[in-house]
This record gives sequence, C-alpha cells and structure tokens, in this order.
Amino acid sequence: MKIFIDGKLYGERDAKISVFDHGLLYGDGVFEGIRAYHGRVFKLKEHIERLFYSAKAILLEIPMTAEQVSAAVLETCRANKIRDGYIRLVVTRGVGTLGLNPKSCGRPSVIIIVGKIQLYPQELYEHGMAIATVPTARNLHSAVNPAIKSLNYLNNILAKIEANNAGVEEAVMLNAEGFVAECTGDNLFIVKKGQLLTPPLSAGALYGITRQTVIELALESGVKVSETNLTRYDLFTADECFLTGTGAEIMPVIKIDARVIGAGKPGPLTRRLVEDYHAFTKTTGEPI
Ligand code: PXG
Repeated sequence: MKIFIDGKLYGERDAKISVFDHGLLYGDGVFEGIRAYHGRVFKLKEHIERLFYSAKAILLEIPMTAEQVSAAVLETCRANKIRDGYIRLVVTRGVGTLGLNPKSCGRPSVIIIVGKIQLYPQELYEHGMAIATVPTARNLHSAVNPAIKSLNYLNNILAKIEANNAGVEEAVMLNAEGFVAECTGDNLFIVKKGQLLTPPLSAGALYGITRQTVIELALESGVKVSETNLTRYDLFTADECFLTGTGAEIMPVIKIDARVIGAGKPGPLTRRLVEDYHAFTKTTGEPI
C-alpha cells in the first residue's frame, strides 16, 4: 500500500508522521472519507470542497490548492491500483511544540490513505439494523460546530461506545434541545406517509454528501423531501428509517430504542433508494 504524505508516496512501513503533530496531540485537523466505485472517485469535488470549508472554519491553511488535492487523491488511487475502495484524506495542523497554541505549528500535513472499508456486516444491509439514542449529545454550534469534519471525533466515539454498550451498532445523537441530529458517522432519514424526512443541518447534522445524493435521487423520482426537526417520537412512529454515509452507504434501520420500525424489515422506499444509489455510483465520479 502506498500512502501520500506531503507530496510523496511512501510504503506502509515508512508512512509516518511526528508525535509532535498537533493532529495527534490535540485532534487539531480535518478529514474526509471518500469512496471509489468502478474506477471513479465518487463526489470528489464535493468532498474536497467540504474539506476546505472545514479547514477554513478552524483557520487551517491547507498548503495545496483544491485542484492539487484532487490530483493527489487520484494519483494515490492509481498508485494503489484501486478501482473500488475507501480514501481517507487527512490534513493535520502539523508539527508544533507541547502546548496547544497552533502558532507553534509549521506546515500542515496532507495525508491520503487508500484502502477498503466495511463498517457493517452485509447481513445488516439485507435485514436492517437496530439503533438506540444515547446520552452523549451532538456538539453545539457554539462549540466545535458539528458541520466541521474535524479530527476530534471523541464526542461521536463516546456515543458509539454507548450504543455498543446498549447492544446496538449505531447511536442516534440528539442535540442539546432534544431533537434528532444524526448518528455517529451517518445522517438519518425517516419515511412517513410516502414522504422523506431528515433533520436540518441546523439540528446538528453534518452536511452529508450521501445525504445530499439521496435527497436528489428521491426528488428526481417524485418523492417529497422535507428537512425538519424530528423528535424520538417521530422516529418511533416512522414507516421506514435508514442511515446514509460514505462509509455506511445506505443502512436500513428496523428498530430504535426497542421500538420496531414499520414492518420490522427494510421498507420499500428504502430499498428503492438503495438500488438507485448503487446505480448512480456506477455512472458518476472522477475517473481514476
Ligand atoms: N455525519 C457524521 C458525523 C459523519 O462523520 C456523515 C454524517 C455522513 O457524511 P457523508 O458525507 O459521508 O455522507 C459522516 C461521515 C468511518 C467513516 O470511518 C465515517 C464517515 C464517513 C466515512 C467513514 O466510520 N462519516
């Protein structure tokens, strides 16, 4: 496996960064998770744009242009002969002193790792997943804004641990007001009377690229989509529920906090969107 670090490709054993990088010491940095399907990088432009927005929000200057980062992603895919896979793009604050002030950091580091990802067993995609709401709330907009895809995922990791402790694979995170925000690494949708509903970004959802793709696919097929605040009650009484994310893709949900959702199996609109999504990944993306 070849890993891109600051303009050069390294073998797996030589791909190393300093223990003084503030990405490690403080989680100071940003990242993207991207997928390649059928020899194309899916939604590359959108991921690069979000990376630069995340960086801007934390006053991190990426030492490459968006075009250079895109070219580096494609180059790393080619070097690894990847046609289908997962691309982790990371920008750290760089090497600094012990002390959190980023002023001590020299140059941010750009790292690109290409590999495979399977977050959940195939069986869950066929039969659906059980999820649960957890005590850890989604970040406040007035703290680390939840739209920033930062290297500090501890809030979501705690929620994931709480879900695991509750015997399920994924957590529903509520915001400070008690409205549904999203899951730890995916956005959440419900179907109610034929309509698709998902929390607005203002509820603390990440501006998910899979979320946006699913919204567009639904609208194209004539399904009404509404971005609206949802409560746990709305989840419990939904006809269908599913999660979206680059890693998870589209995951049907069949149980939330022990309440069976709809008929207790992946619903018809969910199934159709899964099909449409996979068909769409075949026809779009930046050629490797
Ligand atoms: N919310 C959060 C908090 C995320 O981290 C999403 C929603 C979905 O966004 P996209 O743009 O991917 O549709 C994410 C993305 C992993 C992993 O390693 C996590 C994500 C993506 C890829 C891999 O668990 N999260």
